Amino acid sequence: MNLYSGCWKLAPWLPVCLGYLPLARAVRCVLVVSVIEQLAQWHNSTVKAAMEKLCDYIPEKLQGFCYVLSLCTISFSIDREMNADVVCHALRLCKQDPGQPLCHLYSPPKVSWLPTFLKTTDCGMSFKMELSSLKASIAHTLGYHWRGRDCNDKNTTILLSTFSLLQQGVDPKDGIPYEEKFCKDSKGVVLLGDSAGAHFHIPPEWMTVTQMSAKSFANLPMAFSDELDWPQFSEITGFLNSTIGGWTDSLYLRLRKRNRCNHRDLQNISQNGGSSGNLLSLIKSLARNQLLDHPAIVIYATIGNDVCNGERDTLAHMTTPKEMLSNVVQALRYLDSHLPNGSHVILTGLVDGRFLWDNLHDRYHPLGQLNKDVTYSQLYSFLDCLQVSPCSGWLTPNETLRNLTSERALQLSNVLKEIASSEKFANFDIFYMDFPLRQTAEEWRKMGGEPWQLIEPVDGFHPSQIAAALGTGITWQKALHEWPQVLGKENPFNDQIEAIFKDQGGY
Ligand SMILES: *[C@@H]1O[C@H](CO)[C@@H](O)[C@H](O)[C@H]1NC(C)=O
Ligand SMILES: *[C@@H]1O[C@H](CO)[C@@H](O)[C@H](O)[C@H]1NC(C)=O
Ligand SMILES: *[C@@H]1O[C@H](CO)[C@@H](O)[C@H](O)[C@H]1NC(C)=O
Ligand SMILES: *[C@@H]1O[C@H](CO)[C@@H](O)[C@H](O)[C@H]1NC(C)=O
Ligand SMILES: *[C@@H]1O[C@H](CO)[C@@H](O)[C@H](O)[C@H]1NC(C)=O
Ligand SMILES: *[C@@H]1O[C@H](CO)[C@@H](O)[C@H](O)[C@H]1NC(C)=O
Ligand SMILES: CC(=O)N[C@H]1CO[C@H](CO)[C@@H](O)[C@@H]1O
Repeated sequence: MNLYSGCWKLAPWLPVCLGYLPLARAVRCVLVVSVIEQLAQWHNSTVKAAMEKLCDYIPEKLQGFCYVLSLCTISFSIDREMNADVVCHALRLCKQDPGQPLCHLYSPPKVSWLPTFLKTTDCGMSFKMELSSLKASIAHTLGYHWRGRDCNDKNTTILLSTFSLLQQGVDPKDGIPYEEKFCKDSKGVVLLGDSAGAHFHIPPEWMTVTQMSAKSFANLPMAFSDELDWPQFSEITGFLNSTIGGWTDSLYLRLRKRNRCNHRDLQNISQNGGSSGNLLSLIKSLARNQLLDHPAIVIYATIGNDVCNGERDTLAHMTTPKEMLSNVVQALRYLDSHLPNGSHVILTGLVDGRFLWDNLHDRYHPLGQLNKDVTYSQLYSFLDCLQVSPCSGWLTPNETLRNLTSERALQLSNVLKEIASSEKFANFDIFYMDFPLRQTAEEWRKMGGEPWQLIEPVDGFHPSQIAAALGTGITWQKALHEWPQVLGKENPFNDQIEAIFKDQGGY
């Protein structure tokens, strides 16, 4: 898990291809080897040819790296008869702890487990050279996906919010600053959240060999530099049209439509693995000037990690209600000392993750579609066996355990609900809402959709783009009817602002 300070994300300089993915090494190996083997199968080619094909597909700046990597690993022969589990064990990328079972994604192969047959050639030097040129080529990518362009991490005294040009401008006709004239009641939106809020997504087209082409991997460098998160399409801070299926709808876009002064005033302070506990350090990257900036709407949404972990005794590692209370109250005190007066905080409850097992366990995972050999149930067991399950409590065939996990999630949601109704803060009012999964599923069903489409196909865990976009509408309607003060009034000057300032050069 990486922590970043400031606005511009440091691109993670780690090996791409097999190297960098926020996934366990064994999972990466099985994933990549599966894709190569399935490509070989689909094109009736050798494994070596399939590997070269894969390297041809991926974007040019990663290709050198990919070829070197394939040279280094191709010096042993992968036989198409060996499945990915066997290969990754042989590569020693899947460790087997003494006394622990051998973890496998596929049904155990008929061939006996082979002894190590890896003959590494010495390609350390070219590997390093490729890696450093790769690092240089992805430098300074896309930090703005997280907070919009106005954010400047080199200088925290700079006004971070709103329409920067507008703030500086003065109407030449009457000498009144534009901001004073146009921007009453404007608010920024801040998400304090987890991978669901940051919108974690692994494109299924990266592993669907039947449709694979160069187009499938065009988004690879960007996806890596954002740790496979896509905050630019997300439920709270999304601002670009989705290129990953579904459509984009976000609290930010709706607030901007309501009041053009909210343009670019967004911050996605969420990270993969975010929970009530680790948010306490992440929250320090909040950028808001209590005296100079407009108020903010803060969505506090850690919807699962307090009950989700990959430990064998998962129940013992869940956040307790007492810890939850302490964590959330601390976070709120921090917000109270940093948010401008007139801000709002919405606490979102935890999700009921039984939805995942119920809707996916017997369906085929994208890796299992070609040969009908990997179901989500198998994927979950594989991850659990490696102790890297994103959520051992919900992604399990054990119904008792799934129920106990939901029970704890409900207790923690109740803590949030209680805080919202009993605590008072000087600079913001506070509200609670349940995570809108039930309404989302209901709405999607009415639109003719299936519940499994609301879940990310590759990880079988996160909400999909469709779920995110539908969730926005539900949250918006709730706020509009129950807490209209949170959203502020429609800005009567919207058209004038648009005419004078256009879109400020986009994002
Ligand atoms: C696959 O390729 C091999 C060798 O070129 C050939 O003998 C075999 O018939 C091919 N199989 C199919 C299904 O095309
Ligand atoms: C930061 O920005 C402010 C406002 O533009 C400016 O006055 C100040 O000198 C800047 N500080 C640095 C270290 O650049
Ligand atoms: C998103 O798509 C809509 C409809 O195609 C278009 O009007 C809009 O300009 C697009 N927005 C962005 C940010 O590209
Ligand atoms: C915040 O604003 C409200 C009303 O706008 C005012 O009553 C309250 O005293 C202000 N609080 C602080 C800490 O300035
Ligand atoms: C789990 O919870 C569901 C719904 O509350 C209930 O119907 C079911 O019997 C429970 N199962 C077990 C094994 O506790
Ligand atoms: C299911 O989980 C519960 C709670 O962790 C545990 O007590 C029980 O032994 C598990 N059942 C099986 C069959 O593993
Ligand atoms: C997952 C991730 O990288 N999240 C980022 C969201 O935005 C904050 C602030 O910009 C970063 O610190 C997080 O790392």
